[in-house]
Amino acid sequence: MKKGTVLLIGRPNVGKSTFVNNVIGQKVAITSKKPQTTRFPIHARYQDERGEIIFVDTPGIFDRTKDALARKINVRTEQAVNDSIDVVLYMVDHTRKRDFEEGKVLGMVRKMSKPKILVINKVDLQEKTFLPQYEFLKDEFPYVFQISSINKTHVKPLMAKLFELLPEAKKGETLSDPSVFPALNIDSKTYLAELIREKIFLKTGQELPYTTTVVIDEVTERSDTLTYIKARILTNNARYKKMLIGRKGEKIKLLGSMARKEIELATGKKIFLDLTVETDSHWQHTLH
Ligand SMILES: Nc1nc2c(ncn2[C@@H]2O[C@H](COP(=O)(O)OP(=O)(O)OP(=O)(O)O)[C@@H](O)[C@H]2O)c(=O)[nH]1
Ligand SMILES: [Mg+2]
Repeated sequence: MKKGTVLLIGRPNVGKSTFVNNVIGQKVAITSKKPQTTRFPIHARYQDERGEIIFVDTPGIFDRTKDALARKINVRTEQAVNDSIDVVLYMVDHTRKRDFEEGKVLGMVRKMSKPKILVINKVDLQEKTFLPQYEFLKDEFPYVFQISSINKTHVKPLMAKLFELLPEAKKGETLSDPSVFPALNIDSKTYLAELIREKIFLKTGQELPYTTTVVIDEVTERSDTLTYIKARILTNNARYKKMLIGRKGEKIKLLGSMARKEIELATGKKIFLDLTVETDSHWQHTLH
């Protein structure tokens, strides 16, 4: 039986979280078209008859390091790289040009001394490709897979290779409890906050999501079928607050109803989501 940890690393937006969600078959990490959707490493468990893999999904390394938020998030990924891992899965997106940002991630990957797999994602997209810019990497990566995370194409052989490279579980070592939610380092409040944060990433303009975070103040079971959740979106200033609320409160209503529907589906309960927006220019400083 195999047991070990696989680190996923790559630029923002290459599809790391989509891969983890689809392999695990449950949404553990939020995803969006915008860079640095993931803000902290997520440890997610996969199990089958071959053993157990803990996937560590990391925030994409972001080029815009002048930005304080991006700097802090990059540091988290840099730290995750130094944690104990068994295999490195370096993911690239062939539909985007190789650039300075990619060079930065590659530099980090090169420093790691564990077995490495190059995964070229999004092969379902063929209209625009910069594949030749990534092909030279085949010289330095012993294992290369071309996959589509979204369609789960060619994921099976990649999983087989991961299990092959992982260490044997130690004698007497057991697998983790499969009844526990697969995202191992996230409590239920954080997960709810992430689901709301995802809707902000999906439904607001370019820069706005980076001015926000979500805090869950209260989760109360009001009856067997109804749960009350109080959540706040914090944003840097009054202008962003106005945008998040929208004309006649349209935007906040939309965000709230999308999040509520998803939480209802996930919990099988009726949810009363009390969602408000507040200005807090300091929220980024409270991130460690
Ligand atoms: N067509 C296609 N789109 C994909 C595929 N994998 C991911 N995507 C899309 O790419 C975008 C980014 O996916 P994420 O999974 O959020 O990417 P990430 O690497 O986790 O990004 P960060 O958390 O920002 O580092 C989303 O819009 C996904 O739907 C794929 O195989 N094919
Ligand atoms: Mg992600």
